[in-house]
Amino acid sequence: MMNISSLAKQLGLAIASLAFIVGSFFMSVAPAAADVVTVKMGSDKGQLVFEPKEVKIMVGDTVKWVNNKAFPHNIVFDGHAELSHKKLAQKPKAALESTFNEAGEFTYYCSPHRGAGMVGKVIVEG
Ligand SMILES: [Cu+2]
Repeated sequence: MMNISSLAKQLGLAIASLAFIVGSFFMSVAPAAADVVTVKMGSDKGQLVFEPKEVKIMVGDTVKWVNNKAFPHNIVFDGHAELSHKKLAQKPKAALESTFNEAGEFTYYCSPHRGAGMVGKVIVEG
């Protein structure tokens, strides 16, 4: 006959395995939480670039552009007014955010510095 403590031990083990199975099930099917990817506007050395120049994200993720150096900057996606921030970000650390809800490749630029090569790309994977 089983004593109480070994019964409790077996029950504990059963609950632990069940929790593990349920846990791994949720981990495998739950969609990954949306990410926020940060892009610097202006390199640390003050170059007129986006850093990184190209980012790869998933549908539903957000890109956050942060004023770093050589501002003011803005974000313009031709043909995508909903993703653009045409008003210049003037202050240090000012942030502009866009959430991408469709897959594709989206190129953008900073209008005052486009000629200097301040262009970037967001690749959104479905
Ligand atoms: Cu700029």
